[in-house]
Amino acid sequence: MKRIYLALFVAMLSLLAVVPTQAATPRLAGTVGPGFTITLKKAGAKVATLEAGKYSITVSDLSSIHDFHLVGPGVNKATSVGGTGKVTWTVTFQKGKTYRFMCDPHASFMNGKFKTF
Ligand SMILES: [Cu+2]
Repeated sequence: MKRIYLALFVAMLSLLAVVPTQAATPRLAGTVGPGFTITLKKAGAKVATLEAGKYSITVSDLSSIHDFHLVGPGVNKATSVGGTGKVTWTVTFQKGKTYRFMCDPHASFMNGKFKTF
């Protein structure tokens, strides 16, 4: 009898081992407009550095004269300049890289960047 319990216990342990530990995809929020501002935030704080990995980014494009363009190694996503609205992107940031975001028509002053670790 003891042997059966032990076998069951070992079987349960192995089941636990194969269940993938799926953490929820972390979320970021990008906003451009309505004025001449562009931001990328995580939990309300501006992103300066970010752990590499997969992220879900919701972008609010609040102006028909701006776009939100995110670019860097393996990532190149943009909203349209003329369009507005909300869009969600799933992106994967690589380790030890620099990613930039900007409004293309006003890239010289509407821009930001962050580094991944
Ligand atoms: Cu702009």
